[in-house]
Amino acid sequence: KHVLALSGGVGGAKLAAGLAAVLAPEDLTVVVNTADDFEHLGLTICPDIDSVTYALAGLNDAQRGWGVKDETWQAMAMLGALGEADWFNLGDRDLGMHIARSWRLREGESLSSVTARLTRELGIVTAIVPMSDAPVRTQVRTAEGWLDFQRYFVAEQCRPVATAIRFKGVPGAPPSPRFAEALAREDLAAIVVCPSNPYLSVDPILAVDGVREALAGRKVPLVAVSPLVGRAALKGPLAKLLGELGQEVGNGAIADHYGDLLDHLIIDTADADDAEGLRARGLCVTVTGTVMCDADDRERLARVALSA
Ligand code: FO1
Ligand code: CA
Repeated sequence: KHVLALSGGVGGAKLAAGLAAVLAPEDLTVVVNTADDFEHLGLTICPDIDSVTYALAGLNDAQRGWGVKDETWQAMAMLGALGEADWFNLGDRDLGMHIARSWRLREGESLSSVTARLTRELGIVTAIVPMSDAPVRTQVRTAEGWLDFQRYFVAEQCRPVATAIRFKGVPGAPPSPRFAEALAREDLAAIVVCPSNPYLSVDPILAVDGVREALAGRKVPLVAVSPLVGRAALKGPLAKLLGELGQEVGNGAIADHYGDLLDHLIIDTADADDAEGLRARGLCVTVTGTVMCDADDRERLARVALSA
């Protein structure tokens, strides 16, 4: 009985850490969005792989929500003094990760293989797998034209109104070998969609060649944990985006978005009112606390998702 988890960054990484804590390593594959990735200062940055990796290694900075804990910023200060781009913050410890990844990629190693090695070196026994080894890049359309995701998210702080989202590189990006393998497993028991942004973090995974079809073809329950709490996003631009894309901010929009793929939605107690309407459309619904503040919360929510 194998579990395939689909994850973006922060929120997704927390549940991924919970699943990794309650499942044997051979029973879990965590597939991570790589459409937030970008090239910066000659380095390949993979924010969501990093968030999941740091969360599973216990190295994540819980306050900031991204990057490594006990971080220092000496390299960043020097880069600033040298007149280099300073809109994207790279901590000293975090930089080690980007350097280790980037030179291996430049040597011709695949992102899958580099990720497997770096996570193993950090003591992680769970498989953390990029969605694809081919580059996929999210872009957001604003009044200024198409913005690369990190420009939109970090440099512009999601301020511009978004009118569309696209993923450069798909179709044409095949699932990574271990993603394809997990999708085809005989013993696949469940697919868990972590509480990540459906438009920005989960959609790119579903947009990888053949993934939507493969998921729809599996007679395996797909359980999603809603990223909304009290009709708002815990973190990030989801609520703002929903409004800009003409959707109501609520679990109805999340269910609409996943459509036929979705069997079971886990929603927060603050949104208990949504349950009835969701059940009326034939979905299974679990209402529970979905805010994950510590390891206990993460493991409890992981168990709820697995029992769903
Ligand atoms: N997010 C920010 O809001 N500001 C930053 O300066 C920043 C730097 C950064 C460096 C490495 C990394 O792996 C992630 C980083 N993030 C930063 C988060 C990143 O932009 C993610 O894409 C978002 O958290 C969305 O998932
Ligand atoms: Ca992300």
